[in-house]
Amino acid sequence: MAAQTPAGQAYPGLIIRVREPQNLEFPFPTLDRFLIPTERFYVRNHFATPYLNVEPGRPIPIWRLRVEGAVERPLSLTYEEIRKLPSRTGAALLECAGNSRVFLVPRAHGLLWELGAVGTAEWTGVPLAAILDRAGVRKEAVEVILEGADSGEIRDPPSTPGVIHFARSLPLARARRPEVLLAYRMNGANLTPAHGFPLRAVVPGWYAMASIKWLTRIIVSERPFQGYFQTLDYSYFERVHGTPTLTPITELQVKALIARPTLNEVITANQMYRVHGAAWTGDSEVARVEVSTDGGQKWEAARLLDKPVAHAWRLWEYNWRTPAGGRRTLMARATDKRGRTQPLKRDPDRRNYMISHVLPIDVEVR
Ligand SMILES: Nc1nc2c(c(=O)[nH]1)N[C@H]1C(S)=C(S)[C@@H](COP(=O)(O)O)O[C@H]1N2
Ligand SMILES: [Mo]
Repeated sequence: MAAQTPAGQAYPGLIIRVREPQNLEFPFPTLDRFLIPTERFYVRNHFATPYLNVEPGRPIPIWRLRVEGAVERPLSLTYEEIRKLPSRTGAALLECAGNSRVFLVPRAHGLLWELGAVGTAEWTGVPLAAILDRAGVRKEAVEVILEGADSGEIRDPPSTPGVIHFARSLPLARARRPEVLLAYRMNGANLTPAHGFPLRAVVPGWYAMASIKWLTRIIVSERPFQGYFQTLDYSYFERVHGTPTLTPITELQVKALIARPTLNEVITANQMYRVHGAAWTGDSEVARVEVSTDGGQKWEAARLLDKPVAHAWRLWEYNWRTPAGGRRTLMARATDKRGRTQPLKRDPDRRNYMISHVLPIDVEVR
């Protein structure tokens, strides 16, 4: 675990990107630990937060999780029933597919996140596979659609067909992976309303639009889901035999971010400065992080901290002997064990998502 720096106290709250629906960013320069406390974890909501009731006997409807579609036994489970099932706890990183969008030039559509629409937390819940087994997936099934209780209408083009719920799907093979959870606890406490109370999906290794909050319905489907947040939103162009083909965003790209220094930070000349940040990847492990302090001409290895944790980020540091003075451009670049490395240039086929190219940070040494 990295030592805590005073920076963590310097900005104790979250940055407001949109007040309502809540879209709140973790101030990434304050990164000083492996697990981000819940009250400092970024929030990404498309619609108003639904406040759901799990206590019987109240004069308001009670929340239940329904499982339906191509299953032998449709289910309707209460909070208590779900919490009695065997659980699993593990750390996992969530990154919004739009994280770092403010770095896109020209300015992109969508929320202009800086670096902090990302975080690692510890999640406890029931593996989705166990719920699917209880319901009995029929052999014609190919995907699992996860639907949240939140709903609304988007009027700006591309507009939604009226009011819709936030929903996303997973191919069956992914849905059955043991680390995919229906989580009811985050960092050792019950989920908060902002992070999906009473139940959310956590899909480690995928961009976080797949980790559906306020989960109310699981629909096992015989055909690939083509919902709004899977096609019109959260999709990119993949070249299939050279033809750009709209494809749902899935696996996380390898990425390193610099927490400190920040853009235009003034740094003392001729001293040691601790450059530090975090790095992560999709279905692999971070193999190395390299840092350049001269705009990308020379790269040197950063030190990876702590131990690797599957599906979480890896904190790293690099001790920089600062020069006598002047402007400097810092960069960090991660490579994973599958040999994937961060590109230096932005790929326009990614539209305004998956912003994983190297992000230069200019500083002033004096
Ligand atoms: N029901 C529902 N689930 C959702 C969303 C949402 O708006 N509604 N946003 C998704 C997106 S785009 C992200 S990045 C993550 C953010 O999770 P967090 O708010 O707990 O950080 O939740 C995902 N799950
Ligand atoms: Mo997101």
